[in-house]
Amino acid sequence: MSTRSTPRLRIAIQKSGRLTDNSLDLLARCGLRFSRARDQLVCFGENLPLDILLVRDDDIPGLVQEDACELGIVGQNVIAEKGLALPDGGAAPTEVTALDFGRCRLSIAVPDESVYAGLESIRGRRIATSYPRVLGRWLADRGLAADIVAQAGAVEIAPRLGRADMICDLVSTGATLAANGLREVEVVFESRAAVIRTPVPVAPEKAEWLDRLMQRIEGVQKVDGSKYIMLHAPRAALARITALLPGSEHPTILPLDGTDEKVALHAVCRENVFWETLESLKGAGATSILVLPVEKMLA
Ligand code: PRT
Ligand code: ZN
Repeated sequence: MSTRSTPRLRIAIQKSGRLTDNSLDLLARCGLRFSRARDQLVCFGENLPLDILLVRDDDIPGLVQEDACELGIVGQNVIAEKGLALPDGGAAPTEVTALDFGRCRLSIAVPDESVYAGLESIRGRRIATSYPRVLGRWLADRGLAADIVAQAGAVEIAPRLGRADMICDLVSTGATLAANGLREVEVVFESRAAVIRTPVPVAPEKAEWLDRLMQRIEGVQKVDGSKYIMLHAPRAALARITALLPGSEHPTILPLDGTDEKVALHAVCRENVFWETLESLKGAGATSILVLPVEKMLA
């Protein structure tokens, strides 16, 4: 437990935006208790030596890189763009683990009415984007010269304003593109939220908590996609039933009282279990099928 003398860790997360709720939820599920007041910059961890710094997402890689925080949660899109801004040999924060939220893609989109005939249609055109470095590298990798129009926001209106021929912006559902008469033609970068850590070595007393927190984050990630399944199976159908269980190689087989033909099977499935799977299990002879959520897991 935390004591007065334990040095405190800091994790930077987005103050207010698409990643905020998921980031706070992840920390709460790692066992951290904190109270959050409006407009607060720092949330004090009440039961662990860990404080939360609430900032703009764009500032997170810099804060972690400068060691103002040991950890950060931010989109891989931001990590990539800021990482490319570092001078050669500059120490970037290390990405430790990718998370299961904040999924989106950085894509090139063209006005609905314009013809797109593959990469050659990009050559020599003006592309508005808030990700000039990631886009620049993607173009360079393909030997394409184009005119990158760097723009902080509202990229999707650049073609209508005559500032650009196409855009390169984040897409999740595609609704914004559609509303602006644009269509997605190339995916430049796939992204989700990730945990980054300082490139600077961490003092041993802090390192222990840092490792523990990382283990807990990985534990939360694992259980999110996991289910515990219990069923009764005829011995003769065990191989078939086991093959139907998603992501579970070594189930536990237990004897059942009063019968030799049937056994109980317990397994952790590392993927979600859908109704279709249950129906197939039943079809293969399984009975008394129960699917339970997994709350915590430590490998
Ligand atoms: O104030 P601050 O700088 O912290 O926030 P921000 O406005 O820069 O970021 P925010 O909250 O919009 O996004 C934070 C992170 O969420 C991004 O860096 C991505 O990693 C991730 N993310 C996931 C997204 C989206 N999905 C997304 N759809 N970020 C932005 N968008 C925008 C996109 O730019 C476009 O305007 O949503 C629009 C497209 O959405 P669809 O659903 O219409 O396709
Ligand atoms: Zn931002």
